[in-house]
Amino acid sequence: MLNKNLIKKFNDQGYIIIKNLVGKREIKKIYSQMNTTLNTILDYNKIKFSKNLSLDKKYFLLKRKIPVLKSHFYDSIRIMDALNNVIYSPKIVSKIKKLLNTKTVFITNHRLRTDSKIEKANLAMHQELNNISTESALVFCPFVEVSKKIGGLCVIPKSHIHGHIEYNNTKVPAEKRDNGFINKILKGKDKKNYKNEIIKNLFDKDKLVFPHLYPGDAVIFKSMLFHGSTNYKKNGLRWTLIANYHKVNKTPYILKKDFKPDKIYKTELGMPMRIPYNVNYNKIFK
Ligand SMILES: O=C(O)CCC(=O)C(=O)O
Ligand SMILES: [Fe+2]
Repeated sequence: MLNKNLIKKFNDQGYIIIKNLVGKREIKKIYSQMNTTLNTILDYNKIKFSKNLSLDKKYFLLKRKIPVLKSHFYDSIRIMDALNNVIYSPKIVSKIKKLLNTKTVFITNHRLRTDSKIEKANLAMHQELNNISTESALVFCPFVEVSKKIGGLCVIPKSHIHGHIEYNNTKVPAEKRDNGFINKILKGKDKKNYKNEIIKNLFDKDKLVFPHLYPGDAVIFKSMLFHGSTNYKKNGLRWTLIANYHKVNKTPYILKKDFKPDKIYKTELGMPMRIPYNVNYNKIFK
């Protein structure tokens, strides 16, 4: 259960940690569906492999042999029933509704993200932009251990209080920016070339927090909290369940008849619901 203290913490700090948000059995079920799907792909394409190869090794084997089908496998994970059962589970959704103080949530961007030495997908520090609402809660729930040493999520506590901050290159997606950025801050190598004083102050190694999480533990954070990630230092993959839960009363697509959605990047189920990068989120509901 979520008590008042935890809700206050979420609002004050911009994030909370929930141990065992996803149970071992649920994680096992998702891994098992990925495993049988990978077996099906490898068998169909007559790629020889030992049945007791680990899931991660099969993933890399498929990537080596037929890269495009590795990508298609990755895409298919987000429509697997076991993953969706977790994303939509009353256990998680009811917590999010309490945190956001809403009776209904819109759920987007649910997926199982990966990061590895072989495919670096870690992200520079960012706020969660180009989404359907100006206020949402994100779940970051790795299925492996993560920490500062191992590589994982990094947050800047309280950085959400200013709302959307426009500075330097924030009008491009985080995945198009420098994924070594957080290491630069940690090593004091960021040139701090910011006109914005808030940013200058926030992007400091003493302000960064790396939650130490075990499989199934989650960080739930506000969309305007600055966050990013560092590359996974272990062998294999950092599988992470991620989903974005939005407030209905902060979703311009359904509320504002003159809303001009993003035309360049993505849609939700084919509908252009997303807020463009070049719009200031603080002004949409003013
Ligand atoms: O999994 C990660 O590396 C960070 C995820 C994230 O912040 C995002 O997908 O927006
Ligand atoms: Fe993010």
